[in-house]
Amino acid sequence: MKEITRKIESGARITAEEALRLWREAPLWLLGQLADGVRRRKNGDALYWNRNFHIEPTNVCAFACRFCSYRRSAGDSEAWDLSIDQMEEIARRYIGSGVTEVHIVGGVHPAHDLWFYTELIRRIKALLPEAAIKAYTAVELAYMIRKAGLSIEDGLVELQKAGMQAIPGGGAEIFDPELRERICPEKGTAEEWLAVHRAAHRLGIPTNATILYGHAETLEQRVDHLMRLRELQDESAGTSAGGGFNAFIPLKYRARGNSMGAAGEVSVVEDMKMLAMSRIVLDNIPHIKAYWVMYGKSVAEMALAFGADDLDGTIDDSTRIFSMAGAEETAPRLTVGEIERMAEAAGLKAVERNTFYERQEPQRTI
Ligand code: V47
Ligand code: SF4
Repeated sequence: MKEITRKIESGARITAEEALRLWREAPLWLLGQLADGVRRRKNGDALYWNRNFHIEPTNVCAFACRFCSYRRSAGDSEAWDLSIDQMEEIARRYIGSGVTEVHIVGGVHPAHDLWFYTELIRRIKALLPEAAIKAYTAVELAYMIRKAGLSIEDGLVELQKAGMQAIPGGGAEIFDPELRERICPEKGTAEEWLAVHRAAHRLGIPTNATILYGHAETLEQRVDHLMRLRELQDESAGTSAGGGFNAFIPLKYRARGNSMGAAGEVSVVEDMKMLAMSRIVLDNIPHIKAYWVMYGKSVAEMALAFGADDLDGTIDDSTRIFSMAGAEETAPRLTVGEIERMAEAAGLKAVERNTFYERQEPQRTI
């Protein structure tokens, strides 16, 4: 254990076996200390946040992941399927608000195609030219691009031409083939998810990555997931295009309203260990995001002592994927004042960033 600790403190990379041993044997305080050290080496005393909002085009989905509380079949009274005009109306509300990012993610709608999604990006970008468009999970992308009969690369180029500038991290779930097959059989393999991100990185498009944890997975499967992300990031760093993973976001499985809920949810101690181990293992991914909408504000605040340096966005986080699964924040909103107080309590400094982690000039607060 001493040797593993020394390795991490000196900035050396640990192996899968060492990660597993640390996860099983190290006390929480030690994981916190090690992760905080890595975090400070990489990000100093910055606590990053951004001004963003979400558009969720539809919760109608061709797939039926067992952990999902959000999808509905077409025609269901709780289903929504917004037109491009309706989504433009949502975006119009943010003109002049200072948002730097629009995050667009939804269900895999069987009737929408690549050209619907490129048009959506074009119209939103025309309304908010200063905001970066971070759009569509690798799962949505693979589906729409395959349907258009294009290669992944050519499909991404079409989206890039329309104004897509980054790709969010959803759809990764858990890479282990057997468990993936059990909990989200239609979603495509880990290799497919990784291939979309690899192609994006080669085109210079930055992306995020996630893991869905706290359901049926073992520690070995979590470590395997992290290792595969670390490998792809190594590969992407070798390309000259400038793409790669910006941030890793551990997503805690929330149990309400879906068919995997019987086992309940993992403890906050597990959450902190997941965050800390992510920070320690993913030595080549710059940021670890504690997505406050999903954790709730107090757990997100604690996450700042366990390796997280990013809280995601402030304004009207209107995503419903977590509130429908039981997350505390049902009308999520975090003000700049609250972020500054959280940063101060953790001995950090709040830094507004854009999608590319460039520091923003201070502007009016919200
Ligand atoms: O892939 C679905 C997860 C993800 C549940 O890139 C659930 O900046 C917990 O990836 N309990 C989509 N999680 C959301 C996502 C995301 C969110 C915020 C920021 C970014 C980013 C990405 O939500 C899905 C799935 O893993 N999810 N159901 C559930 N019951
Ligand atoms: Fe569809 Fe996404 Fe829900 Fe899976 S998690 S059923 S792909 S909306």
